[in-house]
Amino acid sequence: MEGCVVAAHGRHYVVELAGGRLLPCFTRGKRSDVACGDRVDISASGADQGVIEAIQPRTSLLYRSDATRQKLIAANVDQVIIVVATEPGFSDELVTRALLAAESEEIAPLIVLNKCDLGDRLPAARAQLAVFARLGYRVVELSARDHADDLRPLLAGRTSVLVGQSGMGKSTLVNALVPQAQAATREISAALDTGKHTTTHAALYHLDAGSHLIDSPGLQEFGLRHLDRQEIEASFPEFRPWLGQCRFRDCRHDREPDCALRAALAAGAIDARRFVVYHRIVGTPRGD
Ligand SMILES: Nc1nc2c(ncn2[C@@H]2O[C@H](COP(=O)(O)OP(=O)(O)OP(=O)(O)O)[C@@H](O)[C@H]2O)c(=O)[nH]1
Ligand SMILES: [Mg+2]
Ligand SMILES: [Zn+2]
Repeated sequence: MEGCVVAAHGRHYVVELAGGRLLPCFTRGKRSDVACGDRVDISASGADQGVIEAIQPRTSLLYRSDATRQKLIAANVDQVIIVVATEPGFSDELVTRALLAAESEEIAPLIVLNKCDLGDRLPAARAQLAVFARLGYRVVELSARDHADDLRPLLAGRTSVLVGQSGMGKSTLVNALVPQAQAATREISAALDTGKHTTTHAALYHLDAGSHLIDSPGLQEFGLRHLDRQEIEASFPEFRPWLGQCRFRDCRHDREPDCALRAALAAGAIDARRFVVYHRIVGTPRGD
């Protein structure tokens, strides 16, 4: 049998079979490299349980990584929706990191500023996102409470994953867009034996036959240990005109003489805050 992983929680999975039946599944041994959105081959293991035998080839895999391991977020997605909100406050560094992770997998990014109904917080959040809009990233402002439908045209025909810090409103958006989401969440939680409240596992919902939306648990950090310096530099669009123009080929853009990036920074062509975040991601101090 084959199916689609519609929920992943530790090494417990829920696989949707052809026809829509949900089957709790597990993996053999210590294997935990299955992600929500994966297409998998399964075999039966008792009446109401399956074993994931193989993962079918992926078109993409969004993941984080720290020194010890990879943390899978979603597979086979073609859009990453980074959700921030007017409140609570959000980390622009986390936004940059999510953009880099999407870019490295060639997944289209979209930034959503949620809770725009909280008007007094709106100017500050907008100002924090202005740098991303200037760089050409699409930023959509909405309120999951009453304007979630604004997102619908941007979801059509794609598989999108919502990522972001806890409390930004990812699940509220899903519930507003997918009428059967709450029922599906209950069914998945029962299959996984978890409670609800804050999202504890990634889950895939169907908007229509060709449009799918994956909710994911809130992130506090977004490790990018799997990306090397060149990949990271190339994923900062504002760096691209200057790459390869430093005096030293292995320039770390820190204290080296004749650094083209630092010249661009001094000239105002590169945003100072983004430059700081770049250095935090590659792990070198920022020279000034
Ligand atoms: N005012 C306002 N509140 C919102 C809006 N969207 C979500 N909220 C509230 O924000 C809180 C957090 O929403 P969730 O949808 O649980 O946030 P989440 O991003 O899924 O959080 P995690 O699952 O922990 O990652 C809830 O109390 C929501 O009611 C909005 O558009 N406007
Ligand atoms: Mg949630
Ligand atoms: Zn340099």
